Amino acid sequence: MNQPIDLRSDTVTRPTDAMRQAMRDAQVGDDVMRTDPTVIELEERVAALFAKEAALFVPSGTMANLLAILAQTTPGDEILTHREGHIYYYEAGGYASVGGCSVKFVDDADAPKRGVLSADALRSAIRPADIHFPIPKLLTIENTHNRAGGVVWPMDMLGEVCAAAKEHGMRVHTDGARIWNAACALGVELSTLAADTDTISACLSKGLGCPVGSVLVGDRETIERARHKRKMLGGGMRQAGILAAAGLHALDHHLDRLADDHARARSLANDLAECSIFDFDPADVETNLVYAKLAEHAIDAGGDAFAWERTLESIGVLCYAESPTTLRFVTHLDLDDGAIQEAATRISSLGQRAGSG
Ligand code: TLP
Repeated sequence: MNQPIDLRSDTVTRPTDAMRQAMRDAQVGDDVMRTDPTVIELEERVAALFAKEAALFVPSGTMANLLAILAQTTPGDEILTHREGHIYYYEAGGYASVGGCSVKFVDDADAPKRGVLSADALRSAIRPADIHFPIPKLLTIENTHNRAGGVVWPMDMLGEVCAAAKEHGMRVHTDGARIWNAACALGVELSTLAADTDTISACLSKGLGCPVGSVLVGDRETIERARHKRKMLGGGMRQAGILAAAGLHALDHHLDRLADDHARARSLANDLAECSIFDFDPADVETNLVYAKLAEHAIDAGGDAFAWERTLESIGVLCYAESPTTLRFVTHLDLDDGAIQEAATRISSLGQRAGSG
């Protein structure tokens, strides 16, 4: 049996020896009492990177997004978002069940690429003030956008949609689980990406390779409200410096290497696009996520993407079926050039068999 190559997600990375050492050596206190020096250092550092007043260390991206909603809406409010945004698609409906908010989708049909929203599309999704309608309070955007293929928001569209939200008195939250990848792909500062957004959640446990943790950043008042809600949700951690130390280590050592993940994703995409199983344009790959659509004949011969996920697993390539037609492959810290090439070779051998059969 081949050693599995795990391309399911960048969340699967294990802490490196150096990261474990940093965690072991961390100074800790009690973060609920606000006396954990390592958590404080991480929060101050991340707030400065995004040029925001304050930051809050939380267990997960899902909690960071939920706190952004709880801190900026009241029950009954409406959230505007993309129909495949993580907040809507993958967070167990927390915006509704915990936040009491409804969601209205902003269409991306007029956008140059999926996942990004034009200012005009937002304006037409916002209903006028009227006693019949909920109050549109929060726009959430996702950068990079996961289900749209890890795409990066063009800077001009980001500025325009945020301005349109503000014209209508709305706040803007960026789900920046992979904002580090967006900054790397565009070659811009994190603070530039955060300038027009009120809050931003950034995950440490994806491309940066930490075992746990995300950070929510924003103005002091909003982050203070989020701190209260974090306690309410049971997310107040005690000697959390052990986890924050991993984050500090990652900022020092794993930020600059994201370009390697992007280059490997492009190389994998090029190899997969050559393979008869798939039918997609590798030029669509902008960061570390490869969404590879299956060719129709591959679905006829080998079943839908869920069946192909199992077939690939049987040859030691782990990925996720994101829909009946599409597989997702994610490059990350634990996979070097050799692993990516080996994955492409394994999949291609299957393609030759499927193609010749
Ligand atoms: N996404 C996971 C799965 O939930 C799909 C993945 O493997 O990509 N925002 C975005 C854009 C995300 O992609 C994720 C994780 C989250 C938020 C949630 O982060 P966690 O898993 O820390 O709650």
